[in-house]
Amino acid sequence: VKVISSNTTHTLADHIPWFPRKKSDLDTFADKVLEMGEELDSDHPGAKDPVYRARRAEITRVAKTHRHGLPLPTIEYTPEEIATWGVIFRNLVALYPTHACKEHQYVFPLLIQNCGYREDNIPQLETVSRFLKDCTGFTLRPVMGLLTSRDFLNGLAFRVFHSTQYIRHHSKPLYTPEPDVCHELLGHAPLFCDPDFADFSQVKNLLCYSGSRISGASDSDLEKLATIYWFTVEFGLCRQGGEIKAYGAGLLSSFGELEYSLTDKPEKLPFDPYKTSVQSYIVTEYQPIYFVAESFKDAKQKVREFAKTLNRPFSIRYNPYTESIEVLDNQ
Ligand code: NLE
Ligand code: FE2
Repeated sequence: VKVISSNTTHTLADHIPWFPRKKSDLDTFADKVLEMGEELDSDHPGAKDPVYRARRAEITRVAKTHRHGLPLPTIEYTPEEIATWGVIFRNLVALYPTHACKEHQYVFPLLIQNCGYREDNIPQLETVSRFLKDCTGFTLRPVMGLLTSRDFLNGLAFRVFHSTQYIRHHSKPLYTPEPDVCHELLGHAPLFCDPDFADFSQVKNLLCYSGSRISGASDSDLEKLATIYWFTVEFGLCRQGGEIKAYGAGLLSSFGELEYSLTDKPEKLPFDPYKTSVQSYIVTEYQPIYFVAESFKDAKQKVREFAKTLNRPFSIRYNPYTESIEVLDNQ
C-alpha cells in the first residue's frame, strides 16, 4: 500500500468529504451534541429540576471549551452527586462477580487501586484517561452529551473516547437512557483497558470511515456499523466458561438492566454482523434482544469479514506516532 495523504487536512480530492485527520481535529465536535445533551428532553427526570439543570449546564460548559492537549477538566462533585454515584457503585459491585465478563472483573480492582474508584469518590477523567493510555493507548475527552454516531465513531479511530462528566438525576439511579459519568467510568473505561477489546473498538471504526464517510455514498453502511456498536460495545453479552456474561457498557453501568439482561426475559441471539447490523432497537428502555459473542477475538474477526462487504474506495490507517489518519491507496 502507498500512503497518499497523511497528517494534513484539505489535501485530498474535492469529492471526499471532510473528516478528522488529526487528534486535534476532534476539537470541532466540542459544541455538536444531539438533543438530550445541551437541553434536557422534557421527559428527562432532571428536566423539571432547576438545580439539576443549572449544575449540568455548568459541567457541560467546561466540556464545550476543552481543547486537545489541555489537561482534562476537574469537577468538584457535590455530596448529593457523590451519593448518587455511591448507590450505583454499591449495587453494581454486588452484581459484577456473577454478571460481568472476566475482562471487566480483571480490570475493576486495578481501577480501584489506581484511579480512586470508591463508593464515596467519583474518579476524575484525567486520572482514568492516564491509566487507559498506559493500558491500551485509549484516552478520554470530555463531551457535552450525545454525539452523532459518526462523530463518536470517528473519535474511536484515534482511540479517543468521548466521556460525559455530569451524573444522572438522583431520582433514577437504576437506569438512564443517556450516557453519564457512571456509564463512562463504570461501563466503558474498564473494557478499554483490555487490548483485544480496545482493538475491536478501533478496528470497527476505521472501517466505518472507509465504508461510508469517504465513499460519501452510503449512510446506510455507517448505520450498520453504529448498530453493531450498539449491540456490542454498549449492550453486548458474551459466552464465557459455559455461561453468558455482560460486556456492554450500557449493561455494566445500569444495575437494573444488568440484572435483567441475564434473566430469561429478553431474547438472546448469536452475534452475527449480518443480522446484528440490521436489527432495530430502542434507546429508552431495557433491550428486548441481545446478541451473544463467542469472544472479543471472534467478534473482531467476524466484523472484519463483514466490513469487507461494505463499499470501500480506499482504506485508512491510524498512525500512532503522529496521531493522525493516513489514507491509503486501495489498488
Ligand atoms: N442505560 C445506561 C445506564 O443506565 O447506565 C446508559 C446507556 C447509555 C447508552
Ligand atoms: Fe456508551
